[in-house]
Amino acid sequence: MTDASQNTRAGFVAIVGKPNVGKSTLLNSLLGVKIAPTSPRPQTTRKHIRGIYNTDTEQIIFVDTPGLHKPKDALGKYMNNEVHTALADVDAIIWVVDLRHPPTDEDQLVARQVRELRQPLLLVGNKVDAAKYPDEAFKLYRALIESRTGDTTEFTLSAQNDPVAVMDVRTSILGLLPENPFFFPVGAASDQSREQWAAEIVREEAMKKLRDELPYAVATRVNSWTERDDGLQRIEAEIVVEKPAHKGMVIGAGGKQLKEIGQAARKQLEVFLSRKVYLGLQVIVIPNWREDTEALRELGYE
Ligand SMILES: Nc1nc2c(ncn2[C@@H]2O[C@H](COP(=O)(O)OP(=O)(O)OP(=O)(O)O)[C@@H](O)[C@H]2O)c(=O)[nH]1
Ligand SMILES: [Mg+2]
Repeated sequence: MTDASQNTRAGFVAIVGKPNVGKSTLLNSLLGVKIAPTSPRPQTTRKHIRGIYNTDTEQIIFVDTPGLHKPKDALGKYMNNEVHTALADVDAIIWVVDLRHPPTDEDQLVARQVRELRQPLLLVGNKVDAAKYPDEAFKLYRALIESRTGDTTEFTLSAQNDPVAVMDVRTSILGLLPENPFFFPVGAASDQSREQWAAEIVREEAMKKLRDELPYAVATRVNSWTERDDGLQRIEAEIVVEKPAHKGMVIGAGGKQLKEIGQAARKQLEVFLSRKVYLGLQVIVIPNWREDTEALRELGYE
C-alpha cells in the first residue's frame, strides 16, 4: 500500500449522560491530560469539547457533551442541542451513568436517545468507588436499553482514580475504529483554542466557589493572552454575570472571593502550561445573557 491513510483507523466517540455523572472526568482520564472542566455541580460542561487520542496508526476523537437535562433557558436548550449534534455521525457512544444511585428521569431521557442509535455503545457505570450497591444499580441502567439492537459493552469503574479500567475502555474503542485517515494533526490533545481552554478553567474555579444559582449565571472569556520575553503568560479574562447585584457577590467582601477564584485558576494554568502566569480578572454584567441569543453567541455558545 502506498497511501499511508489506508493503514490508519480513526473515528469519533460521543460521551453522553445526565449532568454530573463524570463525563468530563472520564474524558480527561481517557486522554491523560485535563482538557475539560469538571466540578461537583451539575451542568458544568456547556458546549461540546473534542479530545484527541493518538497512537501511531489510530486516532480517537472523543466528544464530551453537556449533561442532558430539562432545559430552563436558552442556554439549556443550546446545551441539549450540543448533545444531539454530537450524537449525529459518531462511530461509537459512551453512556456514563452514576452507580451510586438508581436511574432518574434524566437517565431515561438519555436512554431514549441512545436506544435509537445503531452504533456500538459502551455503558460505563462510574463512581463505583463511592457506590453501595453498584451491581443492583447497573442492572437498572442496563434494563433501560434492553430493546437496543446495536452492540453494548459494559464497564464498571471510577473515572477519577482507576487508570487501568479507563485504559480498558480506550482499548475497547480502538478495536471499534473504522479505517480512516486522521481527522486532526497529531500532537494536539484538543481542538479548543488556548483562550477557550483557559476561560473554562476560570469558569470551573468560579463554579466551585460560588453558591446557589450564581454558578449558572456566570460565563467566562479570555480577551487577551500575551507572552513576555521571560516566558510569563499574561492572560486577561472576564467573568460575565447577568445582574448588577451578582457582581458584588462574585467579587466578595474586600475582593476576597474574586482573588481566591483567580489564585486557584492561575495555579491550574501554571501546572498545565508549566509556565508562570499572570491572570487579570474583571467582572462585567451582560443583562440576562442566558436568555439572549446574541449574548450567547458573543460568549461562544453558538
Ligand atoms: N467518587 C467519584 N466521584 C467522581 C468520579 N468521577 C467524577 N466524579 C466527581 O463527580 C463530579 C462531576 O464530575 P464531572 O466530570 O464534572 O461530571 P460531568 O458528567 O462532566 O458533569 P456535567 O458537565 O455537569 O454534565 C465531580 O465532582 C467529580 O470529581 C468517580 O469515579 N468517583
Ligand atoms: Mg462535564
